[in-house]
Amino acid sequence: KKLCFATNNAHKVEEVQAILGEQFELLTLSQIGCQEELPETGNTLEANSLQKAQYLFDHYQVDCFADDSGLEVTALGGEPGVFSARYAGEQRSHADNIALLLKNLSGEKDRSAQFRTVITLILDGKVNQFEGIIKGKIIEELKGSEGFGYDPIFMPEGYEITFAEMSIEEKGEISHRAKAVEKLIEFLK
Ligand code: ITT
Repeated sequence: KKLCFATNNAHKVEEVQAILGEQFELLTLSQIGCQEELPETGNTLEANSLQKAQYLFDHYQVDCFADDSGLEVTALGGEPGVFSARYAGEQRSHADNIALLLKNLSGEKDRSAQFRTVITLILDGKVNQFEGIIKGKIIEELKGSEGFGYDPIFMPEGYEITFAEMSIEEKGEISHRAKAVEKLIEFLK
């Protein structure tokens, strides 16, 4: 059975396809004729994840799943969290988001943070959610050029390199997204 991945983010498609390997074939939004931005107006990862999957199911009648993810920084009370993609403002870049985060954390002793992913699967009209978390810390300057988003400043626990210094395979063995996708795979089996 083919599943459509309800995301406008090409990095997510690449990462999830690498985690899934040959096990499942993904349909992208363009393959089902969806050109529009998916709605995300909720206040939690759970709500936005559901909203994106539900939109696709309602408008295109396909089995699908969505991924809503965010970086939750302890000293910032869990921010940027659900606002990770637009932390520095709607029209700003990832570089601006990172710069603002580092500024807001400057002088802060507690640099602990976690990435969290909530995947929502809609299969035969039934909804299931799967969560993945990875703990780590925010380093003081950017390192590495792989990955996307906040990867250059996030160092997972037990590692001395950032997500942006890992290959897609390495990140795909330990990431928040990988943990949520593993739960999705278990469910689908
Ligand atoms: P879709 O909603 O279309 O899937 P998006 O990029 O808007 O794509 P989110 O709403 O889930 O995705 O926003 C997630 C933001 O959080 C993303 O833009 C990054 O800034 C950050 N993020 C999520 N996963 C990440 C990861 O694995 N590494 C680094 N940053 C990540």
